[in-house]
Amino acid sequence: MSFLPTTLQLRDRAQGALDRIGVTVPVGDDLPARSPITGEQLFGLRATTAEEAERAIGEAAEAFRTWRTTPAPARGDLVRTLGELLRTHKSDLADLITIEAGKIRSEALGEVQEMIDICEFAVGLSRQLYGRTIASERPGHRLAETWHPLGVVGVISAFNFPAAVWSWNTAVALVCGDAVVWKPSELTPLVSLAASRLLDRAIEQVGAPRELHRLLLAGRAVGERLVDDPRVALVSATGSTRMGREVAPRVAARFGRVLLELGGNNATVVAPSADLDLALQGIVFAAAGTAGQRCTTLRRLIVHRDVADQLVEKLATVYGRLPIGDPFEDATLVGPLITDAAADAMTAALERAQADGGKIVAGGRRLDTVGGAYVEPAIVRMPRQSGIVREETFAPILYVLTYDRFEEAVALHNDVPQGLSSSIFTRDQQEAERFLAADGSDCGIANVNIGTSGAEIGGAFGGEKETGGGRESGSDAWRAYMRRATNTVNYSSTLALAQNVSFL
Ligand code: UN1
Repeated sequence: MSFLPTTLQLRDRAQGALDRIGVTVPVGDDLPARSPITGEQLFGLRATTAEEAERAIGEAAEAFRTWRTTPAPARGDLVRTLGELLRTHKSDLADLITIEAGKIRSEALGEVQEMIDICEFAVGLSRQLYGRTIASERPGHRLAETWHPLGVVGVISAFNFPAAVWSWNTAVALVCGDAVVWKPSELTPLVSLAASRLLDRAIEQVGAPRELHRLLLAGRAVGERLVDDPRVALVSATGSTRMGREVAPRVAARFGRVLLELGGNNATVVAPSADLDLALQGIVFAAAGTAGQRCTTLRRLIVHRDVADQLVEKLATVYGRLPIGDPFEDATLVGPLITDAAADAMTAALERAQADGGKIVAGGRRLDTVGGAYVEPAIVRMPRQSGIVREETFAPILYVLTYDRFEEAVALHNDVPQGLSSSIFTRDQQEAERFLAADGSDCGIANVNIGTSGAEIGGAFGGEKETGGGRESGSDAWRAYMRRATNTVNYSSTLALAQNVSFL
């Protein structure tokens, strides 16, 4: 384990990035900005009050009234400008992501790259918000669909992708003509301030309504206001299944819309024909990358009995050499967990797994360092898919299960409450196609010969079952941010009723 930077050094580095981005930190003592690298506080911040949140939602609703009639390509101009600012400040924002979320440098830069990519996608989209023309059953009639801006979008995001998840929602929502109110994780306030400031700068540059985006830096009570406020047309929430279970019924009670990105319990099947070296690389990045703190992290490995020992041995060797420590160090691959509580949850999960007959074959220990919660990513061989394996523990634990028949692998794969991401390593085309078929993987993301994490922004991102069913980012996910109107236009001079009804 390498030497860690001091909290003072981290504070200076954060301050430099914030200054270059143009953030004035709201100093106070109700919200600590801390770094998991040392586990210590960097700044004390002033939180948004409930009254301010109330006002912010009202301001966003007002800005929406102007924005919805701004031509979509002109809205795209705002997002293009945001994308340019993100390019300019890529390194600064990545610094803040590393400082507050503990991501290694290349992953933090990758997160900002995802933001730039979605901006570019959204700019293109601003000229492609297509509706369809439908064949009318009546002569002299045109039947069509129009997509209109929806309203205020409330974005609730998690610590692990503190900026990218916001951008997937915000870049798309803005070109769709919506206003955004953002309630980020309390664990990453500096990243939120920085991303929000870049958007404010873009708004100033293009002369868009100033209140188009509002940031709520606060805890749960303020988040609840966003959930319950009838002026918020769509609540897009990323986080735990527990959070989604609370949010969804509350929004539904007022007939608002939700877009949910909740827990995952992602698995990879490794077939006997698999290229094991390829599988090895894909598995290690998906399982140990981001210290196991992606919603797409690989948590279950379902390996054919014939190759299981060989693969687990290779994995254990690689795990034994994984450089853990300061995420700013070039050589580091595994940074800290976000909090001590996350490390405790990992230890508790490993104990339960062992009680269920699991055998730890690599890692699993917490490293003795002052401050941050650094853990060795763990591999646990399980005799069966017990209760703990079916839960999402947000830490780097990879449970290994074995199978004999392909059907058994698919059954094990689908027998968990979550349904986000999945993959299979195989050279057997039939098997690959069966994994992707209607009775194959039941996840929103299903891959072949690649891991479960690291999706590109061009596809729709999200999952089924307890993952919540939402889709954001690419493809036609934009439709969730707009309302659809069906238009019938009669251009004849007779009034023909549908279904041949005669009246009058
Ligand atoms: C998340 O962890 O909340 O597919 C999102 C991936 C990333 C996004 C993860 N593009 O791993």
